Amino acid sequence: MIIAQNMIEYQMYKKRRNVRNTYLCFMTEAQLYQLSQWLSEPSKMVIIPHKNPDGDAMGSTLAWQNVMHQLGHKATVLAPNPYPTFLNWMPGHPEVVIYEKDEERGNQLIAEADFIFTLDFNTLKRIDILGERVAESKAKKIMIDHHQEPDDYADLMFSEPTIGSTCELVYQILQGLNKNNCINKEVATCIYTGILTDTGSFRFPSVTANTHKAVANLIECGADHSYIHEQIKDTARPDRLKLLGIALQNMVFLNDINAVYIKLSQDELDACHFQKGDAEGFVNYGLSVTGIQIAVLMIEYRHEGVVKFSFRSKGDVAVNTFAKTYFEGGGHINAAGGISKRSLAQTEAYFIESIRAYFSTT
Ligand SMILES: [Mn+2]
Repeated sequence: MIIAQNMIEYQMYKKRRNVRNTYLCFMTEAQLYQLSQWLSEPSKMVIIPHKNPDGDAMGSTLAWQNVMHQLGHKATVLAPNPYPTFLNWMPGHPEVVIYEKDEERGNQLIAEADFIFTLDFNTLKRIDILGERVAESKAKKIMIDHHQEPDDYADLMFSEPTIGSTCELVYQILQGLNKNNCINKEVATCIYTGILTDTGSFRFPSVTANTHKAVANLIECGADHSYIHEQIKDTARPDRLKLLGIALQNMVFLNDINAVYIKLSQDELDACHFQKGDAEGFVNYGLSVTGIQIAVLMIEYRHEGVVKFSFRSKGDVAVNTFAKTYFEGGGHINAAGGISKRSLAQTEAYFIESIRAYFSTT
């Protein structure tokens, strides 16, 4: 069985090779060979990002789609639900099929697919009902992802949690397949976008010299970094800045554990005509305060009956395990998410109690 074999090979490969270029560890020769075999004949493919796709999810899927087209395949990006408007300039975005809006088309694409690529997530739960369609499908499934503890649904797995973004992983796979010539301006733009957004503009510890080497190559291949930064960072509506003002006003410091949190209620969102993606990046402001190690954003979505959390941290302060323990969440060491089904006031009280219990050193 290919999965088990690959996982064993992968673990052995990691142990055996004390290589300087750690990025080679996640892909064995056998895996690359298998993938290149599957790519050798024209076929039909569906490429799926996670629900509420971010820059890395859209960047990696659109880049992969573009390369697959160049290699003669029929490939469609199928997103579980809409992506935020700050990504609707990306090369290839008009052809993305949104499952939530066009289920029939999505089901048809899945039914006809020879291959299903799942990018930037590693459990079919991340794509809700679409995950059930994928699980039922007879298509070969290929996972390309950088989250911890992948589920065992793929026939071929490229999983590397130490890498900062799925886009960087896609870049390395293209190098492994010897397809650098497929990195045209569009592909370079998509990959650059995902690396940019998933590394906090190249500042997270996951960024390495290899990341910058990749980015140098992407710029040589036509990525216009200045244009991309503008598209991602400088396209806010005035209402979004108003909401940021409220968020900053609402900041509460828990100095005993070097943490800060922001609470936003549904009423506050409504007052600023909240749109998906508006609160993107708000959580990071807390980390800009001297000495702060943990920053948290909690947003009330009253209609869904949930409060959603974003957790960020610095160094070896692990917010993913905290999120998992108290808020049905998870993610990376320094960036995680979670939810609460209590009221906003109850959630806030429970949050303060639990974060103090978890991170207090005394
Ligand atoms: Mn990612």
